[in-house]
Amino acid sequence: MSGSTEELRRDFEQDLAQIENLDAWKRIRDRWLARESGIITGQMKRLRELPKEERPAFGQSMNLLREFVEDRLGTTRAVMEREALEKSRRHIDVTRPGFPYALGTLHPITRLRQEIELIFVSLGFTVFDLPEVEQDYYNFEALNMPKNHPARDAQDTFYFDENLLLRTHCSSVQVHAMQSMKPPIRAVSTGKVYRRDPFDATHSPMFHQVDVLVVDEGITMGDLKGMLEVFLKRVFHPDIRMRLRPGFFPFVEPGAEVDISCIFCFGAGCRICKESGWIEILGAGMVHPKVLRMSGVDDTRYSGFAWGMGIDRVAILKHGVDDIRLFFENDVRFLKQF
Ligand code: 2NL
Repeated sequence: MSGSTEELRRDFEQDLAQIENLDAWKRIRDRWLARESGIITGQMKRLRELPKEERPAFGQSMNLLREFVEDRLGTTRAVMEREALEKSRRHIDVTRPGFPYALGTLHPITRLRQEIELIFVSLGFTVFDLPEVEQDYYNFEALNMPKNHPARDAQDTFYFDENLLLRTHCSSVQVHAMQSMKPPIRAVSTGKVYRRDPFDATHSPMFHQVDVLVVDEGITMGDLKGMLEVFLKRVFHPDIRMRLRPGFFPFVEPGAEVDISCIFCFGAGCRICKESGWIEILGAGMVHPKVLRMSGVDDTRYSGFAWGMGIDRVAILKHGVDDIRLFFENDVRFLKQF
């Protein structure tokens, strides 16, 4: 490279070192590279004045200088842009829109609880929502399950101490309802109940129940059947049929097991109903006179019906879910389908 290109190069590096912003960068770029008035073009114009034999070497060194200038200007610009970006990242623009939040939905069991409660509210019932920690008296004694009754076995019930336990059914809430209301009584309670069961596809130590109680003068099994039919048709389908079979629960007499026609095969017989055409859905009966008496209801004047149903099982049937644990694992991929 000739002496003059060496000088030009030093001049350019001095210019480059002074660049502090984009305007300065553009000014230096134009000073050196502008097509008509740039320094490099000016040098190239000198080519003709040189002796013929010096021209190729001069032209070559000017081309090298141009490449050098282009390369260094490019690098300087990239560094400046990167610095500007990092600087802008350092402060937060509070006016920018935020990241969208996915809205949650009610848990399918909660939705079914609310749906069931609403049916009974529309029928004039009072909703009782009481604590899940209950006294032995309300959970067992007042429901005709005296001491030493097999259902009170510590193997099946979570006890805190001799008196306090996690309720094993929602019928305990209805004892409070009977004590706090005078007939006519129309009470419904839904909520969590607890049993010392394994956690597998069909069992959970915590599940949900609805319990319904009606006490008045002249209440009969016919009233029970009529209200059950209204309820089951609303929850499942207007076309379903229902049947009662004898069943035993210590707090009712007589007691009944209630089936609905299979909602999958409409009674024809399938895998779900084990080819029977029927699905067992709840337990019911006429409130035992002893149970009425213990809660201060005159059993010579009043009678009542009651029934209890597992809510999780209804959700499983209605949504075609094959494992109860899915409802309690709270995996959003499952829950967001409802
Ligand atoms: C079932 C059976 C039932 C009741 C619950 C009840 C409540 C009172 C008095 C008498 Cl205060 N009975 N409730 C009656 C019969 C059956 O539940 O299989 N539940 C899931």
